[in-house]
Parts: sequence; C-alpha cells; structure tokens
Amino acid sequence: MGRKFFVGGNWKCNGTIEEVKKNVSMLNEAEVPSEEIVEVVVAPPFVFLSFVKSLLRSDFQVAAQNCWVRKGGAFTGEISAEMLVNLGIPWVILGHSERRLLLGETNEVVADKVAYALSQGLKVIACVGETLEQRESGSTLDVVAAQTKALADQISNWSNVVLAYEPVWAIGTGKVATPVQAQEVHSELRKWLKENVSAEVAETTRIIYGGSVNGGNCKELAVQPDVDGFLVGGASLKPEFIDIIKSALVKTA
Ligand SMILES: *[C@@H]1O[C@H](CO)[C@@H](O)[C@H](O)[C@H]1NC(C)=O
Ligand SMILES: *[C@@H]1O[C@H](CO)[C@@H](O)[C@H](O)[C@H]1NC(C)=O
Ligand SMILES: *[C@@H]1O[C@H](CO)[C@@H](O)[C@H](O)[C@H]1NC(C)=O
Ligand SMILES: CC(=O)N[C@H]1CO[C@H](CO)[C@@H](O)[C@@H]1O
Repeated sequence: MGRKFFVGGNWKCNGTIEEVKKNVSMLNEAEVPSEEIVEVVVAPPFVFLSFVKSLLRSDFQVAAQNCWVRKGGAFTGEISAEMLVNLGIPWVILGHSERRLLLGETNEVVADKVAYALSQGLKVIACVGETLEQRESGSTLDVVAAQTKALADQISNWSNVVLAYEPVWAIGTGKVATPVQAQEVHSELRKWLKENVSAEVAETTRIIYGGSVNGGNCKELAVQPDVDGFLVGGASLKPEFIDIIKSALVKTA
C-alpha cells in the first residue's frame, strides 16, 4: 500500500471567531477527493481547537500547533499533550521553524516533545528545515539530518509521525523551493531513514513539503515521487487550499 497523501493547514496565530467560522464553512462545503486518497488536517490556534473540531466535517481532522514537552503541571501558559488527548484532538505540529527560531526550541527539545506526544497517543507532524544561510553555505542536508537524527534517537515507532520538510527561507516569503529542490531533500531524508532507521519506515513514512505552497504550484510539487503532501501556511486560510487538497489526485493519475 502506498503512502496516503497528506495535506495539513497551519493557521498559525491568525483569526477571530467570525473568520474561523468562515474558514470552516469553506472547508465543509468543499468537494474534495475521498479519505482513501487524501488525509486533511487543519491546525487552528489552541483557543479555537474545540470550536473547530465541533463544526468541522468528520472526514477532516484537527491538529494543535504545539504542546508542552512533558506531563502537565506547574507550567503557566502551556498546554499539555494529555489535554489535547482529553479534548479528542488527534494531531499536533511540533518543531515548526517559527518555534525553533523565535522560541529557541532546540533539536533535543523538539525530539522530547515528539516522543512525549507519541507516548500519549497523539499523531505528530514533525517539522525540519534549513535557514537561508544554511542553504547558501551548503549545509542543508547536514541540518535536516541532524534534526531528523534527534527525532530518530527518541522515536521507536514511526507509524504516527509525518515528517514535514519546510525550508525556512520559503516560509511566508513567497519563495518556494523548486520541485527539484524539494524532491532532492525529500529523497535524501528517505535515504536517511532507510539507512538509519529501517527500510520499512523509509517506505511508509510520509514526508510532506511546506513553504509558500499555493494553488498554482501544488501540482508540480505533488507529482514529485518523494513528496507525499503539504503543510500549508498562508494559503490554508484561502479558497485555494481546496485546490491544494485536490492536488492529491496527481498521485492517482
Ligand atoms: C479565514 O481566516 C482568515 C484569518 O485567519 C481570514 O483572513 C480569511 O478571510 C478567512 N477565510 C475565509 C474564506 O473567510
Ligand atoms: C506502532 O504503532 C502503531 C499505531 O499505534 C501500531 O498499530 C503498531 O502495532 C506499532 N508497532 C509496533 C512494532 O509496536
Ligand atoms: C545516517 O545518519 C548519519 C548521521 O546523521 C548520516 O551521516 C548518514 O548520512 C545517514 N545515512 C544516510 C544514507 O543518509
Ligand atoms: C496561515 C497564515 O499564516 N496566515 C496569515 C496569518 O497572518 C499573517 C500576517 O498577517 C499572514 O502573513 C499569514 O499569511
């Protein structure tokens, strides 16, 4: 069985209740390929999670954008993995570059979070990616390998993990990795998994691309053999998100 196409929508820190309702209506009214062909997961800010979950069509799922690194307790302002499970939230995004860069989350902290979230039964979208400086100095593969190694050191079962490659220089900049650049890194990540984890994990783990994906460029990215879907930022709050979901069909052609 092949890897099911995966489209995540990361709403980041945006939206009012009214806007959230409109975005959910847009999703609920959309005609998209079936769940057999594409898995769709949207990640609203924490405060809207339950609201979105209660309104959203049942073939789409929700994700949190972060969670605390271990069991909850005296950690003011944090949200624990247990709470997400308790609310029936199946997914969490961890290690997004905005958190790595703005909040100082190291490879180890991200890996600790991923391991803890998995241990509580959450599914994880784990993000890796290099900065512009790192790409220009030729260290892209070393950077994503080190980020992936930190994860692999702590993950014993990859079946609930989706790996998101998000080059930082392409996030919110309008600069998108070319299909060839995306395929190259995805293919190297899969080789890394094959050699350093197992052939089965390499074959079954979805590696999705994020960074200025939109309705216009999604198909040429989706057609790349090692691109198994997308983590979409800005375009996930626009009607073109539906076109991005539909790009799953290029895999069935
Ligand atoms: C979705 O929400 C964003 C703000 O988060 C808003 O700008 C946008 O207009 C909304 N989309 C729709 C289709 O209403
Ligand atoms: C890995 O996790 C999946 C999903 O929770 C489970 O079905 C599978 O049995 C686990 N595999 C191993 C080897 O524990
Ligand atoms: C396996 O992991 C090591 C350490 O990250 C790395 O140097 C090596 O290139 C990896 N193998 C492949 C095929 O990527
Ligand atoms: C998903 C996303 O990031 N949407 C928007 C959130 O708000 C920022 C700032 O206005 C926009 O740049 C994003 O596109």
